[in-house]
Amino acid sequence: MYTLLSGLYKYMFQKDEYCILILGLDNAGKTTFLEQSKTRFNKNYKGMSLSKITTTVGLNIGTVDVGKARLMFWDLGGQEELQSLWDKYYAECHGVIYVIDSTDEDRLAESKQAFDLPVNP
Ligand SMILES: Nc1nc2c(ncn2[C@@H]2O[C@H](COP(=O)(O)OP(=O)(O)O)[C@@H](O)[C@H]2O)c(=O)[nH]1
Ligand SMILES: [Mg+2]
Repeated sequence: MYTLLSGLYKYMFQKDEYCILILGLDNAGKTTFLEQSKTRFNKNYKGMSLSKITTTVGLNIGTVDVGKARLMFWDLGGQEELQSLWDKYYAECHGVIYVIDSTDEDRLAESKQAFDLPVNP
């Protein structure tokens, strides 16, 4: 009976969890994108002022509930020395968002190079 009830509870209330990586060069707008998503989809979330977002050190995790799905966004640092860590996360994630600053033409080539990084160098 317990199994049946807990199964029913899970079916009704538990959300499917998905992990999404947010990648891109430093300063591309990854943390801004995450904050905007949280503000838009989480009803009671009072977004931090966009001007207060500073460089991400390490990992910044944000959760957004959309319908029956819970999306866990992993906003990874984009600095060159951190890019080698990206592939460690691929196996764990369900999707990747790659952020490009389209107005920063000087770094477009660098962004492509980072995007093309071999998965297992
Ligand atoms: N004008 C404009 N500025 C942005 C946009 N997205 C991010 N920024 C600015 O770009 C800078 C870097 O953004 P941030 O989210 O910290 O980049 P991250 O290093 O990729 O996490 C910040 O000063 C942001 O305010 C955008 O869509 N438009
Ligand atoms: Mg950031």
